Amino acid sequence: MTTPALLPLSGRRIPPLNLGPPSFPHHRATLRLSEKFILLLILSAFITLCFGAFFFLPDSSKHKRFDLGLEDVLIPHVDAGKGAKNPGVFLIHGPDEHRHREEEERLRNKIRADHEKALEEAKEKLRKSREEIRAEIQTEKNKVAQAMKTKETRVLPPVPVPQRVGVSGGDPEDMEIKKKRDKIKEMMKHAWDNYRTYGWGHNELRPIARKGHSTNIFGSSQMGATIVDALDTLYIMGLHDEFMDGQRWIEENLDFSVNSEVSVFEVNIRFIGGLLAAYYLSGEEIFKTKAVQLAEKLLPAFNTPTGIPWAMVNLKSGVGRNWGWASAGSSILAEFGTLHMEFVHLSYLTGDLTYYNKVMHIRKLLQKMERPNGLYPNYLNPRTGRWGQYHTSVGGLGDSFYEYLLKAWLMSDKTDHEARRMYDDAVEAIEKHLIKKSRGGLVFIGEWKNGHLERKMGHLACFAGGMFALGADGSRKDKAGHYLELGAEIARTCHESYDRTALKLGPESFKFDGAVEAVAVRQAEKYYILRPEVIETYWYLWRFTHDPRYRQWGWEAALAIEKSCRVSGGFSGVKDVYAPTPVHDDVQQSFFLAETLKYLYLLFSGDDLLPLDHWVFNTEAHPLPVLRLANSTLSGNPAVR
Ligand code: DMJ
Repeated sequence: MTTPALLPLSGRRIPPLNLGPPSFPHHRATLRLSEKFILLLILSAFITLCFGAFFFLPDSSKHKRFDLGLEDVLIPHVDAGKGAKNPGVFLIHGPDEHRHREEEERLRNKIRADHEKALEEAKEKLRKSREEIRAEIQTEKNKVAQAMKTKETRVLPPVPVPQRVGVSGGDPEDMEIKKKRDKIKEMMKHAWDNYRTYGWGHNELRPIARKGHSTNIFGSSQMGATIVDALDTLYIMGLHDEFMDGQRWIEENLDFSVNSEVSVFEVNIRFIGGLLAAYYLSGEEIFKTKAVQLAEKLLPAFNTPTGIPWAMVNLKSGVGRNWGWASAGSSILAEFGTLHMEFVHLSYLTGDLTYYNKVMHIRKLLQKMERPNGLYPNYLNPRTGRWGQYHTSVGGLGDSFYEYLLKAWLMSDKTDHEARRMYDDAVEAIEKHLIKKSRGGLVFIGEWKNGHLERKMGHLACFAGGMFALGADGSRKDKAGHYLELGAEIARTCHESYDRTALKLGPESFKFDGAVEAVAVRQAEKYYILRPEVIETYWYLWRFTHDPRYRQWGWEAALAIEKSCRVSGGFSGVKDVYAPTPVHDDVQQSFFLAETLKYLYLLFSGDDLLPLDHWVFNTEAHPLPVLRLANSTLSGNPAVR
């Protein structure tokens, strides 16, 4: 069957394209493609004409004058030489008039010539065979791909890379401790090897189904979240073959030009944080390059009326939006408030202040806002700049915002005083309104909701024990002892939440209500998904006190994970920590390798491994070096001080 011939503008008959029978859908698609292409050409010729007409035709008022031959009458007169009362409008007569006519004629000729050239080009294209057209399209595509590549592999400006202090070692002298550390390393191998076998390239692993797993925070693409998240843990454990394997995958496969809507916060803390840490530990440029490529893709999320970023962004289109469940279209404090560390490092490494300015803008905006009781609500509307629901928590939705205030100060070599002030103010308000002691003497952090205190603490809030200890040094009125003590109290409470379960693993959330203390009440709050926060707090407390109880508690947790979460295909979360036998959720979270196992390993290592005066851990446990900018500045911008 033949297809209708296409008549070009010149009337020359184009031989029908041999497109095959229309009953084959892919042939029909080809026909549509060719037709589209030709229509596109005609359209582009037309647009060229319009473009020419728009820019080169004299304005309509002049036309009128010429057409009517009334230029001397219609053109307002100004006395030449006396200054123009109406500048830009001149009387045209004599030699000027002649020059003007010539100019008009020249423009007309140019438009005519452009018009003809565009038509010729369109005809020329139509004369070409399908193969030639395809080849041209391919050449154009190659050019674009090459341009993208050049952009992607562009060399970043050299900056002094902070010394790689304590990136390996930490071997404990005590053989008992060493054995424990080796056990944690073996757990990491088990988690990694199974992911390598059954989930490679997927975001996470289903250790029982033995296949890949993902959630909406990573979008619809396989971005190898576990690989990126695990790299630095592999590195410090000396698992170099595994590290190299991960590096190769990143070099060859990690691509951010995907039509996928991701969580800005999660991608920042896991991917950008993970890549930056891998770069600082190993010195391999590829990690820096990938981190910067990804960061560029996140930037459109900041295109909101206030500059408070959307929670999610499509990596390809740059379109952002917020979670449907977040109070009246709000962005979330712990999400937009947990970008600072990574973004400052991005500016440091690239010399591009865009990243730094974005996060400083958020900080400035927050500083100006009224805070009920001095507390930061968890929801902020990025369109109006107003708080959403008045809900404050140091657990989910709020947590890492406070953490990043403290860590911004530490990461700046304790020179970012503004961040420290904001942290101190926030902690004072939290202590005053949210921290309480239960009847049984357990100190807990409640949540402020709709004007009253909920006596409930989330597993996520348990990280705050470590945060209080980390922030003790440098606190106001020399309250270091007080904050270290507060950190220890939180650690004790969170340990109780583990100890009061059948599996010796902590529930997602626990209550302090009458006789109920540190125990989950609702079924939906009884799960444990391999979270790190309690072990994180044990590790910080261990570093600051060397009290052996923290190693003991950490070991209890490691054994409980080994007993109830280990399966032959990796590690899985459990659905009910109060049930005598574990029911698995069949997910090996990427943060289990990034955080839980890393903090356990550090707990049984010497303090010379990743010393805290050189490294600051992002909220996903990715270590970033302290930026000592005393003698230099962030790309010449003293504002970073
Ligand atoms: C991690 O992704 C990060 O620690 C984040 O800040 C909140 N919690 C999860 C793990 O529980």
